[in-house]
Amino acid sequence: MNPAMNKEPVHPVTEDDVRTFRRDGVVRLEGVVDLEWIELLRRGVDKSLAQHGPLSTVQTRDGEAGFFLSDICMAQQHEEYREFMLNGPAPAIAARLMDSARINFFADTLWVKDSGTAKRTRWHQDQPFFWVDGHMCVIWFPLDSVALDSALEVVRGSHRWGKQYAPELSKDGRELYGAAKTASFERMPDISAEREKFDIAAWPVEPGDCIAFDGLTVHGAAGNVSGERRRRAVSTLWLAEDARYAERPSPGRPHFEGHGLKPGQAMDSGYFPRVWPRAGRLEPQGYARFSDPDLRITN
Ligand SMILES: O=C(O)CCC(=O)C(=O)O
Repeated sequence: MNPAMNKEPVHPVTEDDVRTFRRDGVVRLEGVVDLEWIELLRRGVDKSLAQHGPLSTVQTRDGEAGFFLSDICMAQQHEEYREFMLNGPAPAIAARLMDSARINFFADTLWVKDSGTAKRTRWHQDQPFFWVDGHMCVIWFPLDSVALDSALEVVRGSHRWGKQYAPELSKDGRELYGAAKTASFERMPDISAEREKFDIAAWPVEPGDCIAFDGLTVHGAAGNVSGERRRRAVSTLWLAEDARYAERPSPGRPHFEGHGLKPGQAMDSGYFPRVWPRAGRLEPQGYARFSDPDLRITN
């Protein structure tokens, strides 16, 4: 890694950005990441595409146009992602937006849609997929120019609706926890059918920008129909200091076993590495997350 690559955002996250994030549950930050980081992540994505990871899903089914691949926890496999999660600028952004003295790494996810892919990423909240209570945020980094018609779409203010929606899988709409077990969750409204009822934010973005949103913010993403090239994005998921290990009706996505946490305990251990504050460079070998062969992650 080039030691000159930014470990904090290229320019500071402003008070106004923080206010927007709190109020809307989403904020777009322009030009906060060195393009060298983006190049590094692209090299990681090349590896993920050359050999699909053990937790990846081809979201497009037979007969569906294009190609849509998602993956989870690529940092477990590839140093390019690992380096970005531990030593990149995202933890500083998460700490500032969530006003958290400590940030722990939860997971990373990949979203690749080839040109000609009609399939959307379903409307969802991220947090109900995970065994996490308390605050968390997601920071989505585009690795290509993304036009409005293939953008991430976010419902402003939905993190404050006080609702948790049943997680459904983008591939086929299946309920993650199974129909019988999702009684404690509400059903996601059909936002695409009633777009005018919702305050939907979307932006064209460039590599180096990011979109940060609350773990409970409702979002989805268009396909990549008019784009002439592949649309690659990496999401990074960060825990605030009040995050606690939780229990859901059945395994989450991703699901972690072997970390020894009990429901209610702080998620501040080598399995969910503390990445902020950060005095110097963080080495993956220092964390059980990347070195314990007994940690089991499923999808
Ligand atoms: O990029 C996409 O298609 C969706 C991203 C997303 O839903 C997420 O990061 O949670």
